[in-house]
Amino acid sequence: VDNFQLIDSTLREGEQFANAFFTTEKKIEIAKALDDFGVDYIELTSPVASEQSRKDCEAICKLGLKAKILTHIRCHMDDARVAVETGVDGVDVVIGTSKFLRQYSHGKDMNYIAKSAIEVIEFVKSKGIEIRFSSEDSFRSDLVDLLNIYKTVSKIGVNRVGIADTVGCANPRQVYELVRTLKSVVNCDIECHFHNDTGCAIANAYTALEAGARLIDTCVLGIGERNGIVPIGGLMARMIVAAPDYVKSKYKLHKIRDLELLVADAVQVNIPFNNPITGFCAFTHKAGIHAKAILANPSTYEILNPHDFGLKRYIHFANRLTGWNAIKSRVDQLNLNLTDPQIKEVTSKIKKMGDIRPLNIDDVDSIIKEFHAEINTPAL
Ligand code: HCA
Ligand code: CU
Repeated sequence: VDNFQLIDSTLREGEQFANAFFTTEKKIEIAKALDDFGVDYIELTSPVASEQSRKDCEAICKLGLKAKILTHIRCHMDDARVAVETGVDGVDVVIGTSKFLRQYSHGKDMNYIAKSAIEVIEFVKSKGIEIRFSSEDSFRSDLVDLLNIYKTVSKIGVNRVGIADTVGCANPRQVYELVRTLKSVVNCDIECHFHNDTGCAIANAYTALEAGARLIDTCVLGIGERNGIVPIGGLMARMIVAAPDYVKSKYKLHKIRDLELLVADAVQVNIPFNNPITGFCAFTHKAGIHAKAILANPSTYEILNPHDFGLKRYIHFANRLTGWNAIKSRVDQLNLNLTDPQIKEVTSKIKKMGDIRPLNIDDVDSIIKEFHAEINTPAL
């Protein structure tokens, strides 16, 4: 798993998020931030979606970013002809292969799909541009149909083939099997696109890499159609555990928070409280037992190191689950001098108060300060 690449689709899939409306300036700002973070590819909305989409695509191609710029089109010559004129480095082509999409969306059979795929691929290649062929709704497509079309496109030669869990129905075992099988019939890189309807997107992405896929589609905060796709931050959390050196050297992890804030603001959502890495409590330790161990060695209760992301851990000591080790560290921070037995005594006062009502830091600090003042007042 330690040579994977990211195709960020915040400016394509992410534009399909209910709240998304990106101005040209905002798209440029997001593209630059993604590039700075270190994504390998940035995927943009199809230039045939609208006139402004086409202009924005051209504008982003002109920025001269390190990341390669892709646009995403239907498997159709009308789209391909426009796409190759935008200045993109590559074109991602997709066509629905499941019976649902063949029946209710484009109404074409597998022969037609193969014919148009060949035409579009050869055309894009003739322009010296990267090409990826992907099947929409891969996990509800007939496996024989699917492998046949991939064999066909792989024979003509494509840079990548993609599979897409368009409805978020796949589980990790199915992903592992499909990627393995696909790997045995194609001779190019495999890209995967996972929706998160059933909460498996990150797990599926990880499993796909384990099975031999090379590229994962992500969006900042996982925004996208319905409840979205693999979030780039959550995937980083998973991958830093699996491939720490690769992830730390390749991506500017301390920029994750700003990247997420930029997109959250653009689409008017908050960073979810339980977001990996940047959720407000992602590095907050609360129970006394946890706090004690964290103070001794953070790895006891942390698989991620907040410093890797430019963040800090926090010991939540103002509550009734607190313990004297946490309070001791607060006493030290306040520059007060108390013996261990005294700290234990004040801790029990704090816990008593915490049984009555929620506490905040000020509450705890004043209990500590009062206690300290009392014991330092000479008896009359
Ligand atoms: C969609 C298309 C897509 C394409 C994925 C891909 C999907 O339904 O909007 O190009 O790999 O989820 O199938 O986003
Ligand atoms: Cu999608």
